[in-house]
Amino acid sequence: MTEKTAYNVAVVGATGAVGQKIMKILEEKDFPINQLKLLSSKNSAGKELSFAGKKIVVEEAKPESFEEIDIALFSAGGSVSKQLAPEAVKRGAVVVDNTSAYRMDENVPLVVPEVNNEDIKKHNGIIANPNCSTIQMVAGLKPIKDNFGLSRVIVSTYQAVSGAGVKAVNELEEQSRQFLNNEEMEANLLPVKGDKKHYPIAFNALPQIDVFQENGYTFEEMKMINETKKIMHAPELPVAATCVRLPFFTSHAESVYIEVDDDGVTVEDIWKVLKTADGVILQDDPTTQTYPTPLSASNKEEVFIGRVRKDLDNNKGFHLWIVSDNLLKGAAWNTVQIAQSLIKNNWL
Ligand code: NAP
Ligand code: 3JN
Repeated sequence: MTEKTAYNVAVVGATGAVGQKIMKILEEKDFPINQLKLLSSKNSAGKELSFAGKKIVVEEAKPESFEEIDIALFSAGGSVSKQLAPEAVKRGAVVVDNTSAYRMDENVPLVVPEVNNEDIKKHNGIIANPNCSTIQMVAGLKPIKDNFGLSRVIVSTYQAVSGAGVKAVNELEEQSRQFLNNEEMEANLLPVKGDKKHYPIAFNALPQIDVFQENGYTFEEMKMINETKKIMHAPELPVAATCVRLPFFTSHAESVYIEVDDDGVTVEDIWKVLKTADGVILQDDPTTQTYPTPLSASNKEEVFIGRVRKDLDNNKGFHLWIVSDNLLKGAAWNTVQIAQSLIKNNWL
């Protein structure tokens, strides 16, 4: 049998914040596409989107949409993935799913290619893309764990509104305008669309991302905790997370405290390892005020790390500042990287 050189690809959620970025990256990376199918809910069906100089009409996602599709990239929310990813697999597609629907399923690999690429080959039709906040953190922690061991992680996030979708971006714009015009801010969406209360995000900070769980953590925090252990193959690793939404558009930032296993590790040792880590860029020089920010990391593929400091009380403790574009490495770019790896390694 001759091997394929171009693939039929479906983007599910093509009109959304993540879907739009996926299309941009497929085009920029010259992904080997034979036919591209763009799928959405029936609200956007019929709309035209441009890809590689051509117009493509968006179709409503249905089980039959996946006939003849080789690779389906899903980012239309968990309920759509639960309903349609098995239909795509049944029809012979391999699914890369950007939602939390399958991330903790033991039959589904959860992958950040720089961290656990080999896990992809164990797939049974679905590979899960982790949560954006998890992706950027594990990209920084994996090389540290490999070199010095890792015995604790405590993270606080500073997350951009685009993580909550196109409507949240619009809400921040509108509330900012209202605040600066001395009008009352209208809050209809954040922190969580379906929750009982909504608070303004403009000029504010919301310590709730996704819904509360019975243990007092939010679902976003539990995603970070559980996904980190799974991706790093470290079920016993203690991880704690506090996730906070802030009023900027793109890129999540994280203050991460870690404890390593080895004695006598220095900041220079950590720098050395991060300088050569795949997909990571070290930006750390207090003498020149060099460190990453959400603005400097936006529209870039890499994970940026700065402010590496030794804890003043714990000889094995270190603090790091990790920043990355939540829609690129945190979602679309990681998804496309998984698809590229499927092809390159013949794991489709
Ligand atoms: P968004 O901007 O609100 O876009 C949602 C997309 O899903 C739109 O294309 C929408 O189509 C489509 N959609 C909605 N209901 C559908 C249905 N029943 N059938 C087919 N398509 C449907 O949201 P987003 O920010 O792009 O996020 C989308 C999903 O990606 C999230 O729910 C989340 O699961 C995942 N995500 C993951 C990460 C990550 O951390 N890796 C980050 C962000 C998002 P219409 O235009 O027709 O409404
Ligand atoms: O809020 C963020 O910054 C990231 C949000 C991700 C998200 C939003 C809605 C539903 C997810 C996710 O990927 O974890 C989901 C979900 O699929 O559960």
